[in-house]
Amino acid sequence: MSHKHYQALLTCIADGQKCLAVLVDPDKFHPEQASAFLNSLPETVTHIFVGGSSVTNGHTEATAQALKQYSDLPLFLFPGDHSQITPTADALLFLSLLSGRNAEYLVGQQVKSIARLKASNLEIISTGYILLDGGTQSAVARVTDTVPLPQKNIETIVHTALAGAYMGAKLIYLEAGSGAKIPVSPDIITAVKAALDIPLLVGGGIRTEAQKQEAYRAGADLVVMGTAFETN
Ligand code: 1GP
Repeated sequence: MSHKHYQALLTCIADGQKCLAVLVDPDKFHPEQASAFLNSLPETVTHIFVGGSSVTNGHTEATAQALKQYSDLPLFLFPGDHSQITPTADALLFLSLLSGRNAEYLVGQQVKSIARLKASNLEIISTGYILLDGGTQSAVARVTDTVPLPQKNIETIVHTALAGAYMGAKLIYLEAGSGAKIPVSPDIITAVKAALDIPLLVGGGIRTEAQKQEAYRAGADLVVMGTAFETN
């Protein structure tokens, strides 16, 4: 398996650059609008993520195909469920929901995904996924039936991230949930980044340039923004 997209991310970070992923939810996306949508994005976007927590659709493949038709940006799947794994993408964030204690999202969905993965050429990037309390019930918490970690428990969050890294995660993703009222706090980002030697992704509730820059300053290597690009 190629590791070129992960290596490119490492190189980018080593060069002192920051990455920005726009998250596209296939449930809310019309493939015929792919070209206009991509043209509306700022030049600072480095990655496209495709996925969502509600799995009510078969639109993931059509969404990925439409985006790939008009964009050369690396397209990473960010699936809420194994059924969202589709071959038309460059890489897959192979998520394990480390903040929860639901075995289905720690390892069950991963086992169910293997048949699809064996039939694809996706670059698989092991990702420790940590859901934090964003001030409102998130779709991730609802769908996975897990409780997010309170943002005040910084030590627990750092230990959870390190447990992921020690188990072999290549990325850690701090998630406040799509549409979060309270994004991941800069203190948490700084503490987790200081403990890790792998890239740190941060998303959920980041809507403005100022919030994005604050996350970068705190130590995020890649910021994920979804809602902001849906509404603007
Ligand atoms: C959700 O972190 C992403 O998984 C993006 O969240 O939609 O709030 O930008 P937003």
